[in-house]
Amino acid sequence: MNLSNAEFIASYGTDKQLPESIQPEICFSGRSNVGKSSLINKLLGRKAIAKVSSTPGKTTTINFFRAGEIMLVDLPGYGYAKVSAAERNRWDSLMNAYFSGSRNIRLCFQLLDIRRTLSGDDERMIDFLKSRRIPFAAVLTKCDKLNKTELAEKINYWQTLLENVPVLPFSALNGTGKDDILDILDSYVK
Ligand SMILES: Nc1nc2c(ncn2[C@@H]2O[C@H](COP(=O)(O)OP(=O)(O)O)[C@@H](O)[C@H]2O)c(=O)[nH]1
Ligand SMILES: [Mg+2]
Repeated sequence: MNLSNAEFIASYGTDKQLPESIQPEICFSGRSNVGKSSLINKLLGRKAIAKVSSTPGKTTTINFFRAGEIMLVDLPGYGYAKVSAAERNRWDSLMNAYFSGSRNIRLCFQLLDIRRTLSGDDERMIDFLKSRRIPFAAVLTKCDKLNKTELAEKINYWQTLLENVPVLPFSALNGTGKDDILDILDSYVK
């Protein structure tokens, strides 16, 4: 899979604007600040095609990036405490619109901060993906922050919790796990 020469297509903030799905889509979900944009940049081999922010809760839009035959879709983050009810409703309708359309969604990468434990929001997101029968794989982000022992413990924690879902440790800092993620992506696009 060649993901070079990617281009930013557009950013959508309301459900009425979503473009038609004209090629296979791979989407990325997870709490705000978990590392979605950093992962997309790493996969696309770009420094900042997706905007990385150290302030959580900044991106309540769906962003589309085209890389050859596939579309990468950066979904709005959840779990940010300081959002208004109106903002929450907008998040709900955006996500429902994205997942309920007749889109060619091949796989969702569900991002989880490897250092944390499953949050209520993560659980709801995973249940949502299951209920829509969207195939998904878990990417355990920021694995550079743990030492070897902690890493083994946390991988075991997430794998036990997620049972037969693929669990992929990843670091946007040093590239650990990138090739495994690309292999899975490849197998779902074919
Ligand atoms: N150490 C480390 N920091 C990361 C990693 N991925 C993301 N970050 C940092 O986490 C913050 C949020 O990242 P971002 O990609 O914007 O998260 P998003 O809100 O899910 O899109 C930024 O400060 C990133 O530099 C990683 O793998 N390792
Ligand atoms: Mg982001």
